[in-house]
Amino acid sequence: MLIKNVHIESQDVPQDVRIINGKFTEIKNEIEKHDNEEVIDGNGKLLLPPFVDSHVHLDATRTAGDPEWNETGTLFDGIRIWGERIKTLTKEDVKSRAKATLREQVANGLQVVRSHVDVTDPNLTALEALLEVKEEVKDQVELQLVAFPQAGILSTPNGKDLMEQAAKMGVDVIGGLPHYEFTRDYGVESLKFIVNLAEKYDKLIDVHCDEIDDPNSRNLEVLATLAYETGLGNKVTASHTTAMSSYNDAYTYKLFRLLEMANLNFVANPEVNLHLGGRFDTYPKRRSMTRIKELSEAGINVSFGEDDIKDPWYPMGNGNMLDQVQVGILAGGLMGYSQIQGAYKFVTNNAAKTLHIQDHYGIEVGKPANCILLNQTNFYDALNEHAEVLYSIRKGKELVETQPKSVKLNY
Ligand code: 17E
Ligand code: FE2
Repeated sequence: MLIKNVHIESQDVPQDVRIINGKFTEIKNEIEKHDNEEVIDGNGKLLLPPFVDSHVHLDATRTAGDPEWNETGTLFDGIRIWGERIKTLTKEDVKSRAKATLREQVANGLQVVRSHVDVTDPNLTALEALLEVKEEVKDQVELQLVAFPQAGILSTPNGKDLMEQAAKMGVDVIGGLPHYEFTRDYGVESLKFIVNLAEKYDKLIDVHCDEIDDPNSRNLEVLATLAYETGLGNKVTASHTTAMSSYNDAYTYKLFRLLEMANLNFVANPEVNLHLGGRFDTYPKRRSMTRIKELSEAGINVSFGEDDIKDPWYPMGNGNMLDQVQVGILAGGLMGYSQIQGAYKFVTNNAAKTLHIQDHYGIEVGKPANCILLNQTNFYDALNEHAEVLYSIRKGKELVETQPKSVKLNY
């Protein structure tokens, strides 16, 4: 296959891209078509590596309103309602909802998804289901699974055993929720347990960390210290860290030195952080977003996730990562022109770094031929127009094709 005339990652000079046997084999200014070679005319449009959702909960997706709508919009009511819904989970129920959401995501140019899975259900139904889904969808989308203890590890009966069982069953990542544990001490102990478990089973780590508007929620400093002292570094990810928007600047200044030394990744979930955050404030009302701009400027890796697609925590969501970019850079104060042009990285390369998939991700000769062609010539326009994904190409085949809508104005 030959893709002609595309702006790779918004580069000024258009390129041609050759794909043979599912791999990128040549990328240069002008490539001559071989006999019988399939050609896609890129028409000067934007070619990106596929979108990556670095944080979503596929076990809960599409349960919004069942058994109850979350009318208060708090994280805590979301957890309570999910606690009811989980009692009626079946494997088929989880699989069909997760697959439907994955199809929506694939249609929007995603090829990689990291999903948290609640493992505080003693039956581990959701985990069994998602392990099957991971295998069944692997030709279309790379799915990473995180063992996520929604009720806490030390605050749940058999919490530690369930986490270890999940590790043995084949999750890719060990998760946690230290700010929700009964005590600060439990929070610290849970983080030590998570790090030991990840080391024992050679897993990555991705912790829901300090997702609360409490300036005293300071598990991040513990997680970062563990990442630093164990040398796990960028194998560790802190998700949410919304309390960082409530920390005072003197403490945050001190914290950033540690974060830079620890070299861990951050995932913000822009829409959901705004939606769940500030719920106990009157006015002024906090935005409850981690310090995306300051982290990025300090050279710390940040990506964006969707977190929820129609579930007890968030009634909306459609699998389109451009929505997260739009909200994330708006709320994060990252709307300088060059910042907008570069913002695709939050849902592509930065996310790939967090997921440790860089050896097979990116538009480079020798790597698997995975890429998306957007219906605009650069990312500023693609974001502003919510450009269609004309093609999502996976291992050199057209996984998704979109006909752009055509609008006729009758005047
Ligand atoms: N659970 C949690 O603790 N936090 C979230 N944002 C979601 C589930 C979606
Ligand atoms: Fe989450």
